[in-house]
Order: sequence, then C-alpha cells, then structure tokens
Amino acid sequence: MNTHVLKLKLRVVLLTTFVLLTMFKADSKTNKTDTFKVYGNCGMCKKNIESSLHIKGVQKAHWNKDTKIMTVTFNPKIISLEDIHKKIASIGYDTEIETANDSSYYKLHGCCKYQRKNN
Ligand SMILES: [Cu+2]
Repeated sequence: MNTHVLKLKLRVVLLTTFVLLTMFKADSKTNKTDTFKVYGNCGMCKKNIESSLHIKGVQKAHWNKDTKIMTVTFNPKIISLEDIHKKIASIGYDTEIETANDSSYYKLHGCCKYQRKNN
C-alpha cells in the first residue's frame, strides 16, 4: 500500500469521526431528558400514560409503575415540558405540576382510579 492511499484512508476516517461527533453533539443539545412523578396504578395506566406521549417532539416516554417516575426525552424546540405535563393530565392522570380534570379522571378504568395527589 502506498502512502497516498494510506493518507486518503486516514482522511476518510477522520472526516467520518468528525461528522459523527458533530451529529452526536447536535443531538444531545436539542434533546432533553426529564423525570417527574405521574400518579397512576397499573400496567393499563402505564400504557395510557406512555401512549399519550406518542406525539411530535417526544422521542422516549417511560413510566415506572412502582416508583411512579416518568422519564421523557423530548425536543424543547418542538414541545415544552409544560405541554407534556398537560398532555398526561388531559387523559386523567395527575402529574407533580398538573392536575387532571375530574371528568377525565372518572373516565378511567376502575383499576386505574389511582389515589389522587390532593386526597
Ligand atoms: Cu391503571
């Protein structure tokens, strides 16, 4: 192998590394991960809560039914954290900063009628 080819290969590797690093940096800059409490009971709650966040701007939404902790990865340029809380509250679940309205709470399945945060 001559040095010309070797130099070219090295250039390609360096360029690729640079591009990947830039992409990774951009990604970690735009996406934000936050954790907060969402009141709920069971596996059905988990499904409801997580699927309410199948919306634009949210990459990942995970709720732990034992700890009640919600972990959300989202793009704050597309959706605000406040809107995420509102979205969860809109389907009947209280979050640590938003309270669901009573009618959406009463629409929940019997086993999902969790102990509300203010009671
Ligand atoms: Cu439930």
